Amino acid sequence: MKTDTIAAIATGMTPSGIGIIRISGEDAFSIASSVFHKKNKEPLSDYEDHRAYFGYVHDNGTVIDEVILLIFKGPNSFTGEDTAEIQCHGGILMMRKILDLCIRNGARTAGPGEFTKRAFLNGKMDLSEAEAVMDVISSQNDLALKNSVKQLGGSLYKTITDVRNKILFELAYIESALDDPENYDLEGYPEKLSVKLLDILRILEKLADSFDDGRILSEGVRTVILGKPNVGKSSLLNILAGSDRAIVTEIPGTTRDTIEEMINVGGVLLHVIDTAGIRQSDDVVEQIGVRKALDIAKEADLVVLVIDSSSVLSPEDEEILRFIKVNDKKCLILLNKSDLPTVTGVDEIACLTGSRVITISAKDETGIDELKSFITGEYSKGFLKYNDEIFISNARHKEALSSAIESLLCVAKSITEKMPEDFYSIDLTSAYDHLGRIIGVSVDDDVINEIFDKFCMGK
Ligand SMILES: Nc1nc2c(ncn2[C@@H]2O[C@H](COP(=O)(O)OP(=O)(O)OP(=O)(O)O)[C@@H](O)[C@H]2O)c(=O)[nH]1
Ligand SMILES: [Mg+2]
Repeated sequence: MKTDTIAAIATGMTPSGIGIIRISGEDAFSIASSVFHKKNKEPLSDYEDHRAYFGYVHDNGTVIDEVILLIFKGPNSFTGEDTAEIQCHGGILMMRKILDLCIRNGARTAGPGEFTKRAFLNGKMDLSEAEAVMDVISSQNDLALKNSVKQLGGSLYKTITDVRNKILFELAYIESALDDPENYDLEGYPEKLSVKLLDILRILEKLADSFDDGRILSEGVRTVILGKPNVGKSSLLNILAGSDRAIVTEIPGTTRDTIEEMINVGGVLLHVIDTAGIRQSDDVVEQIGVRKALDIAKEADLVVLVIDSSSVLSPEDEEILRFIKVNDKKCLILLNKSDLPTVTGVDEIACLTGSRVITISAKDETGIDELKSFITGEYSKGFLKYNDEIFISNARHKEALSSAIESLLCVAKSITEKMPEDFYSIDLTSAYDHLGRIIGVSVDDDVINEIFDKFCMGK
């Protein structure tokens, strides 16, 4: 079946030195030759593989830009199909004009991730590698990037394939023994299988356990700033962000909706969320803001509770402390406004909570270094742990791993309960399939479409 030919701008949509328009599919070269001629005005007819041609993009003879055209013949290309890349000047209008020209000459605009999807469908990479392409593009810190590049090189694929092969071996052995009991002996087999299962479970559980740290590494520590109105929450966000991100006034109830910012503190990525001050209010908008703040705090990795040290501890402060305790949240307490005479001190708070208490002044920017070293102390430990190992940061992988573990635990249960061997096969097969979903050997089209839809255009 003939597949259509897709085209997209592969570089970012900001003006830059060079822009790349990528064309992939059976008509990639004929479309490229319709819009390109060499410097001496000769048309492109003899496109050699892995060659760069210098020339011009033209629209019916009118030169549009001076470009370099790269030729990759399938299957030796990223997508596995014939692919042409036009490197033009990186103005947004220029890139759009050339893309439009390619479309008018028979290409279709590529959907997000469609080039990588084709690479996957053409067997150029497994699904975990394809997902790593997206992770590499969106990585926001060194270790997340390093992990994605490792995954792109097939490290997760290798671990999962090794485990699947081990499971396949056992499945084949059980089948053979049931078919041919004279030559294959199942005497003592359940005990041997138990030992092997423990080994496999250890590998999978370690990977599954790496998920929370992996997510934090790639998405940042979800840090929610909580406190009653006017204590200095937005002032704190502004200091951490290094800019006036949120409005600060002396009017309680200034922040009504959440404000989010990605902030790098000593190499630790924080996803900081400033929230509306917590209090009882008759104002409907404020009420919604307060409810939203508490909902978001329930999902936080870290709650930063800001308390005004220049006033007495109020019922609202105590209420928030209780909320943090009930929801079992990791918490850091900041006693702000230390430039003013102290009314509520560290000792008073420390006896109410086991959380770390730090005194700061958002006005004078004191105590901020201590706050930053608390963050790096808490979260860069996790980074070191994974320096030379793979970790997973993808919720789909975590879900598949958990299902595989569950199936293997069912095998272990069948062994303990002395069930017949064909019971083992059922659960071993489902563990094998669940793991296959990670590398894309047993996923249906819907899952594949969903994964590639998350990609950016042109990749
Ligand atoms: N003296 C002093 N004033 C501060 C300090 N931090 C914040 N303020 C002042 O306190 C007031 C409230 O600050 P915000 O940062 O808007 O407080 P908030 O907690 O975000 O308030 P809401 O958005 O209303 O919940 C402003 O007038 C700030 O200038 C501080 O460390 N010392
Ligand atoms: Mg505020």
